Amino acid sequence: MTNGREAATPGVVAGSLNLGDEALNERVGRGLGLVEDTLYAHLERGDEVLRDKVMHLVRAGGKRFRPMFALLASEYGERPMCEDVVRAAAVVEMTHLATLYHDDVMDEAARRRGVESANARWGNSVAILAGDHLLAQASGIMADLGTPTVKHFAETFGTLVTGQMRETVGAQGGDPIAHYTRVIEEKTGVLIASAGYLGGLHGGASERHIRALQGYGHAIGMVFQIVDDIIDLFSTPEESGKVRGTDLREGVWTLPVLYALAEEGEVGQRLRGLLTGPLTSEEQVAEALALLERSEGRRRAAHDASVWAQRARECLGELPDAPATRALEALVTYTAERLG
Ligand code: GRG
Repeated sequence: MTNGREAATPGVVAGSLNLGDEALNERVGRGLGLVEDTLYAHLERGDEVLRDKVMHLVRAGGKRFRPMFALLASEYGERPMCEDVVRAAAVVEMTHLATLYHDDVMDEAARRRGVESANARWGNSVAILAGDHLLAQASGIMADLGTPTVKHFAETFGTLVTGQMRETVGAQGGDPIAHYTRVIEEKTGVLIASAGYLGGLHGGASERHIRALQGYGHAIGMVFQIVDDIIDLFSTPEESGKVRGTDLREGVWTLPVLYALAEEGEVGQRLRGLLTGPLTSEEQVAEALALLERSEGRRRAAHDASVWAQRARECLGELPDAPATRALEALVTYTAERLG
């Protein structure tokens, strides 16, 4: 679930930006260019022994969704896209990158952002150190952004690590659905929320608007992750560009699976018998996917995603009617409707 799998979010991809307003496209496009410059300036100038490892995932691309959201959030203040906003957006992307390096080590992931993962190419130690270097660079920029930003990031790091730890130790007899939800809040929701918070803060937005942006980020992160987990199980490789059931194969039970496992009746019973550990054969994967299709798991997970989407829209209700708000609204609809 939370292994940070790649997923396309058209409309927010740098280079093909369509935020529904020409002037906004232009401003955010320029801001994203400056974020790229900041990333390269800080990460390319490190010692040669680090450079190619740290630049590996930067160059591999990614949607740059978090920095883009930070830039949009700065639209609510008097200093949209100012230098500090750009630096804060770069810090968020560096932190995201650091978590991807570390996450891939823990998941033993072979690929990331369409390329070989750093751990697969150079081994775990190098990948961990590359992530650490990103955090070191991010800390340096944060120091210039002031104590509130440093303090905010200390909390954000703490939550990211807590989420990863919670996922690692498992539900330990607690409610698995509450556990899943908490883990994705901590692993995915918190950093997107942070992008909204820091973009608003450094753009000069009011306290109320900053809170709304933070709440929106948290909620859209939840929609994004739940929908991603549904797609992993129910979309064909042609639709998603990925092998179906990756999480299942890795022994990771995401929300649709957890709902299906809790079902009474034949489907739940057979699934409980099958999912006692990672699935070892293609036949088992096919059977599990077929059982999941017969279960209520997809519908119930989609319902949860729609509740978070509604929460995101409620946060937008706190913001003025503006091109950025309309772009954020469209993003909720798009993210929730990726399910088709
Ligand atoms: C503080 C370095 C550090 C680690 C904390 C490893 C870890 C502990 C947390 C992992 C958090 C994590 C990787 C969550 C997954 C988040 C997620 C949805 C990633 C995928 O995001 P996309 O699709 O990726 O936006 P791109 O590649 O487009 O940027």
